[in-house]
Amino acid sequence: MTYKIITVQRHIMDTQRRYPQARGEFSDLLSQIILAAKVIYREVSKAGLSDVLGATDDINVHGERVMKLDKFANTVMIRALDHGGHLCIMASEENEDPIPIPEEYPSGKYVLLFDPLDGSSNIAVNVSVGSIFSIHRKISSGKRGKLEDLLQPGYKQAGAGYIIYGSSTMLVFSTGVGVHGFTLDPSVGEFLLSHENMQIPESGAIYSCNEGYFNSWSPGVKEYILQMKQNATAENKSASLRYTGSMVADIHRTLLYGGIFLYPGQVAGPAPKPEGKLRLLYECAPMAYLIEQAGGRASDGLRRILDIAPDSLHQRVPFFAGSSLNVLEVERLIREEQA
Ligand code: P6P
Repeated sequence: MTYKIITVQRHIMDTQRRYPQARGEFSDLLSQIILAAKVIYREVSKAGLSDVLGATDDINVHGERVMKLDKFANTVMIRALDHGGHLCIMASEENEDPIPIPEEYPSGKYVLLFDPLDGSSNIAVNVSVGSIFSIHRKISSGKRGKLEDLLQPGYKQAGAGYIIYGSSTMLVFSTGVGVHGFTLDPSVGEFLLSHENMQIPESGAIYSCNEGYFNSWSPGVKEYILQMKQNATAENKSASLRYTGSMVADIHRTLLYGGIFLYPGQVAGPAPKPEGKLRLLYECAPMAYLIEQAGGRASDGLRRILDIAPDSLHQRVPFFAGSSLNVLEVERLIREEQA
């Protein structure tokens, strides 16, 4: 068996050869995201120590107080990407407003939206967390990016991916020609190809949701969960519930093992949240892109996630994603309740 040692950069260059029109700048942009991920990995992997050492009393080289990890990750992403000349604008889960490219740096033809450290509240209990990114092409006129460049539907993404900081650190991304996973080898500091062309199973026995909200869900969603509990799978096993509270970890498992991840809207109870919790632009759209590229399906229960035209930067949507047969079934039950 030949064990190919392929770095992300080599894999991107090889892919690029098949798409001559794609110039090197996309590869360079991805390399900058990878650099940011390595710096974030370095801090996340010793988070417990920094908590113990009371790192918040430190002042770093920039004269700033050392920040909480999610704020740290946000600064790393911005600092690694704002001067590379490939981006015309950015947006982050941590920033209320769009992040312009500083005037002193050249503006490029790509747009980056990201959640720098999703699930960061789980770090204290050593549960996997992750960074999520979505890349679009600039569509606005003029040199610098505008809000319209950020508010694009997910089907127009040029690429998307996540880094999961778990028992191993992995980069999973797609540029429209399949989903590929790379595992970080800390001894050489490289992400090496470990999961080529990831394909999600057509159906799965795992459902992933916060059942604590069960009573707030719509009848169709409740029916689906009860069905998952009652239905035996082909192997005559009952379904399993797996939920970490970190979207990146739950989506990563869903990609590999199949089944469905769902964060429905909460339509009943004292504090209804019909749009749910997850953000469209830098959580659901990039994850939907990956799930579809791996042969799965992702919707808000009624509409394909990638078709939703965003109307605001931090817009939330209900999210159902995973094996196509699982998502089709919950969509059928939601349509039935609406009939
Ligand atoms: P809940 C983490 O805070 C996050 O944004 C996602 O990573 C995760 O899927 C979700 O929220 C968990 O939310 O309400 O179940 O704690």
